[in-house]
Amino acid sequence: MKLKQLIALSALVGGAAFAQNVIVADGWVRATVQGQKATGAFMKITAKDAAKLVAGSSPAAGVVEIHEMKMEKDVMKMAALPNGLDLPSGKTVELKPGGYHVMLMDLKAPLAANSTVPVTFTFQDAKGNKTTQELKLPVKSMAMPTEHKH
Ligand SMILES: [Cu+2]
Repeated sequence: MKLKQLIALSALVGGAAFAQNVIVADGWVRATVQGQKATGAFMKITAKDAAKLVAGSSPAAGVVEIHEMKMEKDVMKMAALPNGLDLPSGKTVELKPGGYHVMLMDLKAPLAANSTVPVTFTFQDAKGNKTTQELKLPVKSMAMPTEHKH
């Protein structure tokens, strides 16, 4: 390999590492039963520089939304976040049952425990630049927390 090519290659690798501002860890998707059309995906997201999770998509679901759950007059309700989920600089945001979650809706088939679901997330930085990240999230069967009502 010539030196010029080497420099070009290392610039490319460096660029890719720089783009990885957002780290997603401990992701999982709740398994579903036959006939169930929606489920939640949960994970820990840390952005080095402040960013937002603005969109998601998955070949397993017709619609992917970012939701929050909150108490309203003693009733737990969930709603899509119209402006995405804020990821403050250096702070880990946890998406968990009963809180923020990524909603996979219009599921094309039941999601069996021990399989994986490909999900692509779109992050937006403070300047409005968007990057996508593709993940394969493991499917786990876990009991529904009693407060989770759709
Ligand atoms: Cu939801």
